[in-house]
Amino acid sequence: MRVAIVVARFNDFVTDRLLVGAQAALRDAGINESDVEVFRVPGAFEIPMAAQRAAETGRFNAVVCLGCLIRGATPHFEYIASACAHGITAAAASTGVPMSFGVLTTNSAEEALERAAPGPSNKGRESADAAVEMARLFAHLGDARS
Ligand code: DLZ
Repeated sequence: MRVAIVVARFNDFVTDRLLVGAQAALRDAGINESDVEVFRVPGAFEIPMAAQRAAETGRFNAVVCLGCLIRGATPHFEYIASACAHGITAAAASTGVPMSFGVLTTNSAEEALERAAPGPSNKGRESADAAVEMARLFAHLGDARS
């Protein structure tokens, strides 16, 4: 099992904690650190492009997408959140590689930090768990066409 993690640098005081949670979940799932690659992108808007390119290499069974959008005074929040969610959905559909959505959309930094706190409800951890579960499901389903 090889996993790519695409993580946004924007709001890295939160996304770094999501990354730690995701890496811990992958370790707990028995995946070697050497089978996990981390790719950093500027912000949530760039996550789908990097996730798609990572999946297209054929090297990964799953892609974990991590980011943090904090609602501000501008409409950017809505546009970026929507582009990110739709982009990840489209990238997973077009590549056939499962991608999980570990992108926080919160009203405040406090809310974001709560969801990135260490422990079982860290959203990076939950996102990595979901990606591994989907990769295992896809492996189990196989492909009768090949
Ligand atoms: C521009 C922007 C804004 C306003 N807010 C966020 C945010 O809360 N979280 C995030 O990950 N990225 C944000 N960005 C940056 C965009 O995602 C993107 O990186 C830039 O618009 C450059 O394309």
